[in-house]
Amino acid sequence: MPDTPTFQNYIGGQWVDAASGQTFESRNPAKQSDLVGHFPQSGAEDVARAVEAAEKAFDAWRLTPAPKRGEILKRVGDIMTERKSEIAHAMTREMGKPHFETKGDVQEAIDTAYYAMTMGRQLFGHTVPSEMTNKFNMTVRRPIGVCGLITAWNFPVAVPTWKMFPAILSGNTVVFKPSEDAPHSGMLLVQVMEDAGVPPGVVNLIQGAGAAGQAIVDHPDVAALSFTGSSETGAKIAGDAARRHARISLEMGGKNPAIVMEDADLDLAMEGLIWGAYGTTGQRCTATSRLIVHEDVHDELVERVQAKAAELRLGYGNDAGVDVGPLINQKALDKVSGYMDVAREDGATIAMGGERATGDGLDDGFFFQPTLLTGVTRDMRVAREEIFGPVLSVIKIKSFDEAIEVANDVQYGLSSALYTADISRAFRALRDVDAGITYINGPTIGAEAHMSFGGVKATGNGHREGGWEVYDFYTETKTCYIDFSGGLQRAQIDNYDD
Ligand code: UN1
Repeated sequence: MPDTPTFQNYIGGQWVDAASGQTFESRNPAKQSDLVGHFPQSGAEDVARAVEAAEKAFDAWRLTPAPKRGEILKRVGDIMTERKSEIAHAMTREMGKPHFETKGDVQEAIDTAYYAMTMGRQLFGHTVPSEMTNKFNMTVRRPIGVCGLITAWNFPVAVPTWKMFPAILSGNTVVFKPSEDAPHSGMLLVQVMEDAGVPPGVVNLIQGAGAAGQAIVDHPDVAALSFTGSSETGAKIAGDAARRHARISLEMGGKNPAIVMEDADLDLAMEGLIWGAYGTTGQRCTATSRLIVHEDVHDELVERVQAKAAELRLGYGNDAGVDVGPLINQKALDKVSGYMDVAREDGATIAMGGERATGDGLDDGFFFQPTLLTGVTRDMRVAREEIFGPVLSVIKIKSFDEAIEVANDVQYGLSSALYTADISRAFRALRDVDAGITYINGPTIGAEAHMSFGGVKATGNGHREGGWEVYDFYTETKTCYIDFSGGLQRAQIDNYDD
């Protein structure tokens, strides 16, 4: 047996062990016997050191011109392009989704890097006419300081970069804690940052579990926090961080609907449903978890989805021909399995799947069969709660109005899709579906790096990642008034007679 590597935190430009000396393991979810490595089990002391390093680096970094910061991000994108397949291979080994998907994940990071580079020359403020004759008004952006980034494992490179790249492009420094289910992927990202010439202390890596995350949330000098994960954890972070007045961006759960109307192209809808529901084993916050289908096409569509889903090949994602990988861990397997009992108790029918997938090289992994639940009604738990697995709940509706009503009848609002040939319905969905993202004639997944990403209701707290909007989160506005009258000019008073 080859020696299993032990990896370290990255603090102030140095690779270091956790203060406690303790480690945790990362294993391949498709083959539990395959140990990826040992990672530092960090705590408050490590976080304090990382925050200190980030604070120390902040002054020089914020004074580095933004176009220069952008040039470093260009190098980050270039290195990732060179290492794309190699990084993707390691990601698949660690978190399970197939190699073609992890390559897409790295590509999303590359896109985010190049977009950030262009933003180095576009951190716009406003110039606005003053109320006074001899006065000049403008706004400029300033970085916030040290940002704490806490991320999930399902997009272990792309989603951290949605936070890290705009944060550092804007002149902030960061303390990044990847998920304990994908520490190696997070480490590979930070290695790229180091190799690209990001100065010591600008990006700091802390590995570990909830205690490390909590220490970041609680640290008084972490000025902004960005979190991707469950709504429960997000609510806790929001409460804790709000008490010390930190800025917080939360990206949480989804229960994303795809509405298929009777006039839809059913082949297109079927393909979108297969990719949206079973891609990434349903473990995306944007995954399609509800199919809201018109009664006239219900039976035909269900039959087609079922036939296609039966062809999906489960397996280790670095093996050729694999369509769908495993769930991430035993807890996820228990959760998804548990929802099968919930579905039965509530009166839904398990039309397909519903069990752990075994045999044929699958026994050592957390595989679950692609699952279709029919006869689901909007009040059932499988229609309302995020399962985060390859489970599609089918709800039959009679009209477009009913479809929109059912689509909106959940606590979440991240992504949504409508399949129709009717342009009026398309625009009504864009206007009326309560979600941060609506796709017309496409699946609920497929966000592009230069577009705003985020959700409404329990999915988010009003911020957006991606695109230009995320730069509002990572900068503070400074309003500047330059009075060149040489005298006292009193706003609201001197330029009005009464
Ligand atoms: C997530 O699931 O956290 O649109 C992000 C998509 C991907 C991003 C998903 N580009 O599904």
